Amino acid sequence: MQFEILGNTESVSKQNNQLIIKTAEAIARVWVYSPTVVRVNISKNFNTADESFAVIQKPENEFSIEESGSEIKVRTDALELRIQKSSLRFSFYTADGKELSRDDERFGVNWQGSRVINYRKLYPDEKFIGLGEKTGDLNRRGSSYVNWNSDVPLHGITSDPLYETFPFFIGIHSGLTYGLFLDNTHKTYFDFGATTDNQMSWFGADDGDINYYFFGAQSVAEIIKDYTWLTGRMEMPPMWSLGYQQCRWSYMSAQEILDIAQTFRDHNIPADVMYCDIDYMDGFKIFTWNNETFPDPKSFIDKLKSMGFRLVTIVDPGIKVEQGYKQYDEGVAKGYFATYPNGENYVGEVWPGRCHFPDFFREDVRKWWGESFTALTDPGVEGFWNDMNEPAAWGQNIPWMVKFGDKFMPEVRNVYGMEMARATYDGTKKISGRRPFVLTRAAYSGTQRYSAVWTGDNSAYDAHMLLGQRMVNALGITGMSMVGVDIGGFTGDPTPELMVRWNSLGVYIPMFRNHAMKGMKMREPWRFGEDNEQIMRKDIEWRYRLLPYLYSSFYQSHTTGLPVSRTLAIEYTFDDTVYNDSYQNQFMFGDSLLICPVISTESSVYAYLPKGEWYRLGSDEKYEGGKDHQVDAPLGNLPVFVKAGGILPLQSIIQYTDEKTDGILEVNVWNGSEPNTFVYYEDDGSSYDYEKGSYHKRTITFDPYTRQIIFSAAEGSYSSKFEQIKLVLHGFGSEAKVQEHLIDYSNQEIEIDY
Ligand code: MIG
Repeated sequence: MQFEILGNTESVSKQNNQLIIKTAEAIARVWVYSPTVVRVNISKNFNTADESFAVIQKPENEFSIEESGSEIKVRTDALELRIQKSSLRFSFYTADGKELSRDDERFGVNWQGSRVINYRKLYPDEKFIGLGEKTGDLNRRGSSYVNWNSDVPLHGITSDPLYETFPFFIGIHSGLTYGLFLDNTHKTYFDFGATTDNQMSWFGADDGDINYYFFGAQSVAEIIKDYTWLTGRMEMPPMWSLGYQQCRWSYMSAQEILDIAQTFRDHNIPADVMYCDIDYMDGFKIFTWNNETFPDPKSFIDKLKSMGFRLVTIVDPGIKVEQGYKQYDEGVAKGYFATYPNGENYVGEVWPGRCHFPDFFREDVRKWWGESFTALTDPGVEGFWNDMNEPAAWGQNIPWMVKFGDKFMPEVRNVYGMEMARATYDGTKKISGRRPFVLTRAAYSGTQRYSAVWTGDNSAYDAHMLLGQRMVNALGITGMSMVGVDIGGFTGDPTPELMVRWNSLGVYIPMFRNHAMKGMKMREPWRFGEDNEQIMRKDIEWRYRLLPYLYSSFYQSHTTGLPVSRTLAIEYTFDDTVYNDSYQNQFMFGDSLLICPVISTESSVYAYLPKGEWYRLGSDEKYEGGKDHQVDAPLGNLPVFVKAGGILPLQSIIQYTDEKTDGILEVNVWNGSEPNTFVYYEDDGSSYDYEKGSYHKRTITFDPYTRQIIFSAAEGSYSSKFEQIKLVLHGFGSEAKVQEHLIDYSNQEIEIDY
């Protein structure tokens, strides 16, 4: 194996919007994307097409450099990149000269055969967060990870790699923050000081370039904003996808699904979504229905709709090798599949048996795939679950010499799932003109533009529930806000206590889906005895009460990239206690709620409340922040705390998201010593008209100085579905004139003196 280290600068030039530095080993390029985003590419064979699956922005046209004998400086309003010419090394500073991150002088960037690795200085107090769906701790320091999208059924709480690739992390040290996104689709590696005497962290790839975007904004939230500016943000999700979702591998017939749906209604347990897992198909052939068990898909889905349910069906990428099967015949005729090096179609075995795999990297193939969905959309399917798209095949080791066009498997494996989700999203959006719900198991940075993700085949035990929550929170750092885990645990049967706990937590998971593996006991909320059903019903009802708050929080994800479920490290970055083992699973749900997960065998828990004042949701008991508190956590009462000043818009209980509420928007405000605002957002919940101004948005302000609650005048052309506002005050005691106000909803500014 050949080893090489990036050496001395031989030439420096500036061409249009890039700085180009040549050494004997490689060429380095620098672009400025924004004052806080700078890109560095170090390559032996830079491809001038310079394509990225993740990045949707272009660099700025101009920037100036300052060159001396030994150094080149690139300055923006926020950052300074100092480039040492010999040996070529890169160091990033804030505009006022604080060191954020730098290459290790000894190793710098180096090549080990075709592998390329960048070693960087590790700061004594440095923490790392991010990387999306990864096991381990919130703080990734001391751990190492591989990105190689894989089907990992039965994964444990330390397994790696898993299904998704998000090569983006945030470093935190010396009171400073920076972010780094390695946009390289090969198998990539991240080592956060696991093996280098606490001196270095490193990242690299099996092949391709060191190609990273450096983020220098001085807050985690701002870095997430920049990262999602660069790689895109989610569109508004369909409102129904925020309701309760019931899945199983599999409900075996249309009748069984209708019976389950009816049971939700009979038991008054709110729900919006039923799923068809793989058994609805004819012999697992994608875009077909089983004639016997789903004889009339349209009338089946019409019945579901009349009960207020939507249907999501699964699709896998593998197309069965079978003459006469439409997608097989078309795909073969047009040459749409992955191939062996000699051009024959590659065959791998999955559920249908021998299969070919669409080349989703081609636009014509994506279009064809997207159009095939009419088989599902015609009868009325509205959600599309993309599974097995790592891609998976029995045996897992799809040969590396399988080709997608001119690219071999290792170069594109990590983006296969994302491109399938993209084809699914674009196609189904085009067919219906409405917001499709797409859910994918495999993903790469940027997937938030097309799809929700879930964390794959988890297991029915407490540690997996906690791990799942950390994954949801870490995915939020990497741009994915619409995230779910299999509530109850895919593999294994949860105890009733675990089921209830997980369901309580599910209320605060952006995508709230109960799912179970084949062979597991039935898992719907009424299967665990009446007392437990009662708790689960109340929790699910609460989820529906929260919808105005939740939808507004998704609007935040749509406009700023900030996730709905947020690790405390986003807002309390420099509070070391939030990284503590005991508290790292806690998270904010939107701006105001702090959720404290509890395992099934405990009935009290230590909750750490960061600085400030907090109220326990439900009792309004007040807690002082900056320390931990032992709090009661009986099965029916998951500890949730509201931040002082918190503003929480609620609605009445409904049985599904389209059902009419009582017309009252209940705005709850908790007392606090500082002003607070909440951006309240509504639209029709299903179309793209909001992009043309058809939305309803207003800022709600709590102002303890003037002792007022103010609703700004409404913006946008959509009229609110609410007729009245009920203001409910918490923690104001006798100082408030009234605890509750009921007023007519109006689009004008509303001021209430309390
Ligand atoms: O080989 O479709 O992760 O959610 O129920 C298993 C059957 C295939 C894996 C998914 C799981 C789904 C299951 N699938």
